[in-house]
Amino acid sequence: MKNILIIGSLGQLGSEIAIRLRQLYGNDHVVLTDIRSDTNQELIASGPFCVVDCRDGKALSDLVVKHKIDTIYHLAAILSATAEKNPLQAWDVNMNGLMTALEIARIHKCALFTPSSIGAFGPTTPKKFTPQDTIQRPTSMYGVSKVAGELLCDYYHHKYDVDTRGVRYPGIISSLTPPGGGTTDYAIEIYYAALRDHHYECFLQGDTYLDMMYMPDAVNAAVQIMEADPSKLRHRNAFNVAAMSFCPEEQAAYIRTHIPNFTISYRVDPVKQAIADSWPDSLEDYAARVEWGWKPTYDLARMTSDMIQTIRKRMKGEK
Ligand code: NAD
Ligand code: AKB
Repeated sequence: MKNILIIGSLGQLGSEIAIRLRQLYGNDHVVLTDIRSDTNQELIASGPFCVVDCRDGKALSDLVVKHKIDTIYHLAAILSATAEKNPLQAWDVNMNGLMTALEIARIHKCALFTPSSIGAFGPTTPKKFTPQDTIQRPTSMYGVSKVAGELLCDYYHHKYDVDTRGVRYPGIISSLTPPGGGTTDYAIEIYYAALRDHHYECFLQGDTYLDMMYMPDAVNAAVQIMEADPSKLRHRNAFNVAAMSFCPEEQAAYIRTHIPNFTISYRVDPVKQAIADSWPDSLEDYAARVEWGWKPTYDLARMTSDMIQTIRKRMKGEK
């Protein structure tokens, strides 16, 4: 039986990974932490939860010992758009938070999952079907912290034999917990605006292609890679994982198949546009498919149907 600690468990990814892990391993075997406790009350109440800063090694170590933790999911981070507003804070949380998790994993012999991002690539990276191993010279602070994080996780594996694993997530789309200040957040906002106002003003240009993934696939990736046979993992900490690539114009067209009078206009945010322009249009994810059997299940059409159905129900007050 696994005993799992999630750091940053109330965010967009953490809240859904926590639900799945509690279903799989039992509520008492999945300890949640976050720097806040003002959201997701049902999740907090479903098992052990502690307010802890991800840079507080002592408090996290005590939890690892108390709950006999053997696996850590480290999800606390400052995302790209917020990081560009406060780069020093982003560096502090993203790097010192990860370093704290790595040290705890080393000392207490835990496995560690940490996500990287398409943000780990930059303007000199090949833009289409970006290979697994390629140029990584990101121009955002978020990207700089993600590349450094990938390298640190590799270092802890090679030097100390820590079982570090991770994926480079694309923009994640979901409806349970709002996104935390990323460049890809438009692709979630658009569904709410479509249902509420039949109109969305987009902060990226209509022809900006980015890789995206629906939350159920993102959760599958996090669980599957931690269950994978370690002898087959060559890349370990930064597997490209892809599901779909689209631009706002295309997403709007799919939304119109459900809401025919939906319209979209554009007021471009130059900071977010510059970040998006520096990221790949689409990733190639052969290594993840071969090394641990990665396979997405949602494309743009299926995800759009599900998002619209789920948000519509929620707006009507149904579960
Ligand atoms: P999020 O912003 O929604 O959640 C992050 C959580 O971390 C929040 O609940 C926040 O309260 C918590 N946190 C922030 N600072 C903290 C601190 N000092 N101590 C403890 N907790 C703190 O982010 P997310 O979307 O859930 O992302 C999780 C991970 O996945 C991050 O590493 C992110 O870079 C990566 N990722 C996310 C996406 C995406 O589209 N959501 C894509 C690629 C990679
Ligand atoms: C962001 O836009 O910052 C995130 C990501 C792709 O890492 N959604």
